[in-house]
Amino acid sequence: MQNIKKIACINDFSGFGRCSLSVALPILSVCGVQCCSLPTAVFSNHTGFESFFKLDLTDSFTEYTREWDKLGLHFDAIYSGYLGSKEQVTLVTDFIDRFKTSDTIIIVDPVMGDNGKLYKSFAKETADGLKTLVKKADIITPNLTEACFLADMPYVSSPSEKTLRELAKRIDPDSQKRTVITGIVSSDSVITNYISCENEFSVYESIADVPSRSGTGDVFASIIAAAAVNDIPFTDSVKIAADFVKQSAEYSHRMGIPDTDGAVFEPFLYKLGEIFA
Ligand code: PXL
Repeated sequence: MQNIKKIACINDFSGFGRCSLSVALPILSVCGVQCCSLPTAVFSNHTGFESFFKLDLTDSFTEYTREWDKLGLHFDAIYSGYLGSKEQVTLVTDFIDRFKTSDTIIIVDPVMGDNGKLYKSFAKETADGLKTLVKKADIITPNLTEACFLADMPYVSSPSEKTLRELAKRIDPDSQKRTVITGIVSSDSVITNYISCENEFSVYESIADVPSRSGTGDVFASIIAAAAVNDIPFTDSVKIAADFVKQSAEYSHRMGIPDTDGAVFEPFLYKLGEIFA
């Protein structure tokens, strides 16, 4: 039997609202990957709610990872998500420099905002820090808002294919990365994922006539991370992730679940397990 792959997953832990580590843990597990959690903060619920409790873990990061160093851990991938400050971005950069080996895949989900705006209490200087962090990545999974910010281009809600290509080129001028700009919704309910991989551009489209939901970017990026360590081709992994998010979002909508509760993915996890079996 092949060894179980390990991903160091740097993200916050949100108790309610189906995002960050609460999503990465079940998804990586069902995909047969060990999720080694490195929590950046503990939130009672994500910041899309009226109020939230936050316990910042920046001061614990160095001691926490020193123990991993002592254990001599090796990761098949390092996957970062929500980071709460520029200082955390620097800590993650140092972590990558310390733990990356020649066979470690770096996945950066540059979580910072949606619908043209930064998330509540997300500082612009943290977003600026993420511009530097993405340079270290092999795979990045920005949504349209994040892609526009990374590319220093104004936000457009319905970009043309030419604009998407320009975004991808500006983010990764040398085409060294696998990039997917996720969940671009057009007026006729077509959801486009724009893929840039090895100098080739392609789109994966689906129809979903439902509003966007919290945490779907985390679901998407977690599947991409699990697929990457399982050597699934990037374009195939985008299809798997997009179909899974669509199914969960449509089900949640049908069930009348509030958008802030995130996408109800639990009933479909077994199907993801079958794909990765
Ligand atoms: O899904 C991204 C995310 C992660 N973590 C926290 C958030 C959000 C988005 O709102 O608030 C704490």
